[in-house]
Amino acid sequence: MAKGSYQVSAVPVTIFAHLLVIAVSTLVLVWLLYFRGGLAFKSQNKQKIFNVHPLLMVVGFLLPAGEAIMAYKSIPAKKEVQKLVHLVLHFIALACGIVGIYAVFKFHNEARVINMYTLHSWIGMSTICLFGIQWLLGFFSFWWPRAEQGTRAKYMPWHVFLGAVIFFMATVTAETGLVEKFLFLGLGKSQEALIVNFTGLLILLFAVSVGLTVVLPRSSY
Ligand code: ASC
Repeated sequence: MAKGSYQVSAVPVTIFAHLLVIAVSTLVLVWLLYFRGGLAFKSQNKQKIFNVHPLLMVVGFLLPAGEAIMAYKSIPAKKEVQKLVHLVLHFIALACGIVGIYAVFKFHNEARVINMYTLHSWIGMSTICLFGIQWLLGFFSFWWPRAEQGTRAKYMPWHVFLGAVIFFMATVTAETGLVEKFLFLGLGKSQEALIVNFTGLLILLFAVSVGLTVVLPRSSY
């Protein structure tokens, strides 16, 4: 092992992160289906329309985005395959994110609630906009039609840095969203409160794990 290295490979951390994906998805589904009355895109029960928002933002957006970041460490395949997984997972995340935000606007409009007045919504909207720009710039620079080598080399560190910033912003947005909902619902000390708070805790652990896989080497040598 190289002196001054972390002495651990990214692999066990990616496995831990995959397990967190399963745990967070389960908690969110139990929360929305069992405690919050389920999901619908059209309903008289407007809460069901709202519920599409946390589902798509966490299970459809944040978790796939984290998996996309880890693809270069978690997929045992050629670089081009890892890159394809990276961009497709990010595309899925972007699509879910857009529909998830559409769902909360739809809920607000039908329930006559105003839009975009919270810190959660401001950071969240900034996140999805930056995410879309980052995806387009990455796609055209690194996949098709692909910039020339010198340009790619200069852009790459910024792509990595901005990707980390945007993923961090997505995590902050998820956490503030959970706190917001906790307070809107007036949840006291209850089973549901525990589910919401543990979702937030595991999302934080997931984000830390994703960050760690970025700095750790594929294999320890
Ligand atoms: C790519 C790719 C990289 C970078 C590199 C420029 O498309 O796969 O590793 O760009 O060529 O730094």
